[in-house]
Amino acid sequence: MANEFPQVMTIAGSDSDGSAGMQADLYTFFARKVHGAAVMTAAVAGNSYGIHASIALPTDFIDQEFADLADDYHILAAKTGMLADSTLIRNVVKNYKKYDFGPLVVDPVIMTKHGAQLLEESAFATLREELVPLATVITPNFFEAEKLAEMKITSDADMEAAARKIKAMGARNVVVKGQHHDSTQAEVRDFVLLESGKSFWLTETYIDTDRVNGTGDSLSACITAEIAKGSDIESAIRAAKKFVHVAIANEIQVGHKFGPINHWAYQN
Ligand code: PXL
Repeated sequence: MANEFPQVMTIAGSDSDGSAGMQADLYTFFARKVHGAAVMTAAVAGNSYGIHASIALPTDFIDQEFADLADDYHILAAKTGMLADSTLIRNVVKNYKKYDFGPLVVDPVIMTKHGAQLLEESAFATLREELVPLATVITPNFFEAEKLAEMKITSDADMEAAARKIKAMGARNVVVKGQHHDSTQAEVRDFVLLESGKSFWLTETYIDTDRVNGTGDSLSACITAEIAKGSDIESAIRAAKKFVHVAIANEIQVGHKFGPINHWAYQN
């Protein structure tokens, strides 16, 4: 009887204003009707204007968080967020391999919407070599895809090439999120490359708003929740894109700049 309700886990940093990171993941898990556990890796102090301090948690504490969840909970899928540096990436990889937490969605968090760097440059190679190969799904944004694939992206063809490079590193399914860069663009287009080799573009109307902090966290968290509830990968990705689009389109006035999205907006 016990342990039947779908349970997922985020492995992420805490964001003090509740707009991104672990908090956005937990909001999304709640909205998608799964129980969310949270292995905290780091914490940032910030608000909608910026991130003003950041710490990484000790690895022995993180080991204990994993061990406690493995001892009791039946985690069906997990996701990663802010991992800060190579030491934390290696620690998470070690723990993920030690236990069975189901499929892994990797959100390769490098930079926030305010431009704060959340992953040290020296850790990019560790991310590529040690975490990316564990990804059932990886969800880089445009900028993260450039860093992972070590190439500039200036066209649709480049976005597809970057996705193929990231897949060649071992990620089974790749979602490269399109740019949100100017108020004249009509659409936001993400490129999806599935394990089978099938690929397609996911398109939504561009919404001209600054209230977009936590969109990447919420997209990857929604994919994780849908996988845990039994969706196939393509359906999980499509559902997540819709969920985040509706959350952006129905903005809430919280903070003055890059505020949170509206996790209540999507009704299913
Ligand atoms: O949205 C990326 C992100 C991830 N994790 C933490 C963050 C942010 C953005 O602000 O603060 C902890």
